[in-house]
Amino acid sequence: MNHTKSLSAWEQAQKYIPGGVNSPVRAFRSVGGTPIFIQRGKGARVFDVDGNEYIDYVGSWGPLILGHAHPTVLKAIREAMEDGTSFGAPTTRETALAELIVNAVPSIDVVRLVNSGTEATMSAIRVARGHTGRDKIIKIAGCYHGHADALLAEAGSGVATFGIPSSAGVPEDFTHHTLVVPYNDAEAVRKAVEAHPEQIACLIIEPIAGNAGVITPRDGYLQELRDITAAHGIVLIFDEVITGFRVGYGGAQTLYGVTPDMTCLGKIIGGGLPVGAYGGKREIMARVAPPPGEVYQAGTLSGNPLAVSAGIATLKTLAEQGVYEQLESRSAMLADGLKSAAQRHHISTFHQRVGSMLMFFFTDQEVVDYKSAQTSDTKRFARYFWGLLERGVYIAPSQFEAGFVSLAHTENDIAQTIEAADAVLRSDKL
Ligand code: KE4
Repeated sequence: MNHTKSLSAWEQAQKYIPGGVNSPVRAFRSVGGTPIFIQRGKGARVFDVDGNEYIDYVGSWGPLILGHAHPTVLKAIREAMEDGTSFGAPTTRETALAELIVNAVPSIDVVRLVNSGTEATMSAIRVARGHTGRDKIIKIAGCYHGHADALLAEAGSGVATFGIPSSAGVPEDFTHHTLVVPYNDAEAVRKAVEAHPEQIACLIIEPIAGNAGVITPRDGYLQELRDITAAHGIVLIFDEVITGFRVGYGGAQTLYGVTPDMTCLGKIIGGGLPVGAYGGKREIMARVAPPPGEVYQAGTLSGNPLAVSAGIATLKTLAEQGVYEQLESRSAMLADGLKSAAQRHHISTFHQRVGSMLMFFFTDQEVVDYKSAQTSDTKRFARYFWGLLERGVYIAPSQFEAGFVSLAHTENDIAQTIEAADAVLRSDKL
């Protein structure tokens, strides 16, 4: 494939933007080479500035569950923008999105809209601290909750593939209250809670880890976290920025039947425009400003009419009959095809999938947490990534991310992807 225009675009971008990108993982550092610049997307495909076409499994890292440039979403944005783009005042559109979220997510009685997943998790933690009067938080190694200082302690996405144990620029005492325990290890949570009695405000977790590749919770693990946190007055926060409306209309908490105290959302609820959200039980969310709420959180463009219109159109489409059944069948077809291709070519891989989020690791071990995820041969993953890209398939440029199937992926797209993967896995260069 010819990438000359991407290369010159990248050289130009680096003159004005750190690393030439506005988010580190886009720089392809963990797979080597230089990033491709995308010109446009349509349905399940994206087209780069050199005119190369790819079947897309990044999906803007999750938001594009309907596929690119979905007509219903574009129509909603066009209609909204005819009325103006932002007012900094309440509008009925944001109430409509909030109502859809409240009716879909069991843990959410009331919800505050923000502009990103980072804002959502940062705010939820502040509310949990305000609600409990406690300072410490527990996070799970390999889970990523955005780039708020206190959470950049062994984050799993981006930071992991750069081998940076935590970010520079974060003062030691900013993560002083952050306890980090392994995923799928309830005993470690018990020990942390016992070591810090009455000091822990919340435990935040991705119910399905989507920033360490994809790692699924062991049977009963989430319920154990629910029991431990309830017994100690600890706010249980599910970070469903990826899984919310992805693994089902009610998210992972509905799929696994475990209801947290608070939930963070993002990505899909904005339909590709900037929206995050955090919500929970009424008595907890009553803490949020304006008075009498005393926990401050704000945002100029929070609940922005364009962004919420894209979110409303997306959620209403997802609520239609048969949507998740189609996502399930297309994703299962892909996962089965990839697994049998690896087996056919005697390559050790460990596959994980929940609904339309999936990833496999180049390892002969069972991946149950961040440590075992790191046994994956990331150099082999990089060769796999480039082999697929050259064959017109665009997956996440990092082993420690998730892949996403959209409603726009056809059976033919899936078959084409499996064929490309088979060719890459068969090649002796892998
Ligand atoms: P944003 O601030 O990027 O909207 O959301 C942060 C966030 C919070 N929680 C979870 C579970 C997330 O996955 C994310 C962001 N995900 C990454 C990729 N896995 C976004 C891609 C990027 O950083 O460029």
